[in-house]
Amino acid sequence: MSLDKIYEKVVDRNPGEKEFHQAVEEVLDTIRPVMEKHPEFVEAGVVERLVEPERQIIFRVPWVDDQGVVHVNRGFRVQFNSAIGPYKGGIRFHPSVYIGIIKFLGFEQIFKNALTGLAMGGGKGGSDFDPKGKSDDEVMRFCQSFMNELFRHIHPDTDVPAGDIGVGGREIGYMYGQYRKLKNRFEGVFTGKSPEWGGSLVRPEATGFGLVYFTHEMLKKENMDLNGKEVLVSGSGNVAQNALKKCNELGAKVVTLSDSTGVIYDPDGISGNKVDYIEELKNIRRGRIKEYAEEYDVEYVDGGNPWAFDGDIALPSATQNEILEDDAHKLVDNGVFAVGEGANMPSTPEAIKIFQQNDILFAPAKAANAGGVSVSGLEMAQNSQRMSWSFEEVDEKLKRIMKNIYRTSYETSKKYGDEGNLVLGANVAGFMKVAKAMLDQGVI
Ligand code: NDP
Ligand code: 2IT
Repeated sequence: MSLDKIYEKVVDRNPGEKEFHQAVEEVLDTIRPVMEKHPEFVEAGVVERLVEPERQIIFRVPWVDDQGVVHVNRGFRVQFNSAIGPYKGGIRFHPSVYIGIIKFLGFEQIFKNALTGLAMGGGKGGSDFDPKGKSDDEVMRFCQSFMNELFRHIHPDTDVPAGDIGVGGREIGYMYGQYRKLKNRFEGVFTGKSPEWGGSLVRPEATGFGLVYFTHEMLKKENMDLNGKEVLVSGSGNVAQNALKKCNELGAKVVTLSDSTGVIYDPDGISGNKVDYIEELKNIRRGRIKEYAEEYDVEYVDGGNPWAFDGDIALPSATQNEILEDDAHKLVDNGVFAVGEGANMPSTPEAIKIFQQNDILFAPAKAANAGGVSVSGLEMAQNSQRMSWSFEEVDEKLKRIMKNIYRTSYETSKKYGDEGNLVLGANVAGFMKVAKAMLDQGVI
């Protein structure tokens, strides 16, 4: 079947799942030259099989709030592809979650995980539960109820979840605790665990650090570095905070952070004590970014995003489709010359086109944010050895992996005739690895 027909069928069979359609379309558009070179992939129906998850689980998650009122949320786990390893991917708790979001994330995860060079298949899970404004007890009861069903479907050798939006150390702790109680086993079934009970050092920092390592590689190729550059970061959660820290370490100046209510602009740079303030605000008090503007007397734009400000580099690290075509024009006009995607699919296809037409250095999510799942892979390795490695050792491995992902994506773009197009390079390199594995293993 042609790639166009496959795409039509995906749209037809997955109605209304627009984020999933978008993710599939981008990959299919870039693998056209591969399919021409490899008719054996066409004959074996590799792409038809790839776009259909191996398994999708949807379940009821009932829980009781602090007032004794019963709520019912919906839980998801999509086990997308296990050709090169156990399903691996995060869990997202956000009111916008529905099957189309989990499928787009699970689909992207297949190629991202392949790029890491580690043995991990692709999966993703989540719920439309909104942790905002909930007490710790409510979050705990929700996580326990979520795990009351999920525990049947996960195992260190089959499916290993981790965090994503709305799921950090606190939620992973509650879910892991419930898993352990139900299974009566202490095993590496989650990554992003606390280092006291099986977590890897550097996992909390890994996505943001990896994003900056990758961006650094991309700049290095052009004989540039991050020193002295002004950086626009969106979001203020796990990825944004750790991208901020690594940017500061490398001499860059981060001038924006945001959340779903607005954006702050600090022309002096968010560094020193201000970083501790952000961590306390977001990870402990769980407050709004607006409070930063009040504390440090800087500009706050309600409902705004970072893309209207001047800068050199943009690191979108909040959510999907947060850079629209208009935003991309603004970034180009305001002098941004490099974009590194910390979030999953933060730029729309129209925005990516604008970047490419204007020769913006563009690091696509599947490659640039793969540091998180890479250290998850290292956490799995440590768990199976019952060992733990030092911070420096894991950080060094992470750096090496990000360098390799950059090199592989770059070399692949060159091989396929569009040197420097890392969207093409990352998609094709990830696809080739999974497609070959699927071919070797027969039609299953
Ligand atoms: P967090 O929950 O820690 O932080 C998310 C941040 O993005 C918050 O500041 C949040 O604001 C903001 N945000 C979320 N949804 C929206 C929205 N719809 N509109 C505007 N702002 C929004 O999540 P992470 O930092 O872990 O994840 C950020 C992105 O990075 C996601 O796309 C995730 O898939 C991706 N990612 C995460 C990895 C990880 O290891 N954690 C690995 C690879 C990718 P608010 O608090 O107001 O909701
Ligand atoms: O999107 C992602 O890569 C993640 N949320 C991390 C997945 C993982 O298993 O560490």
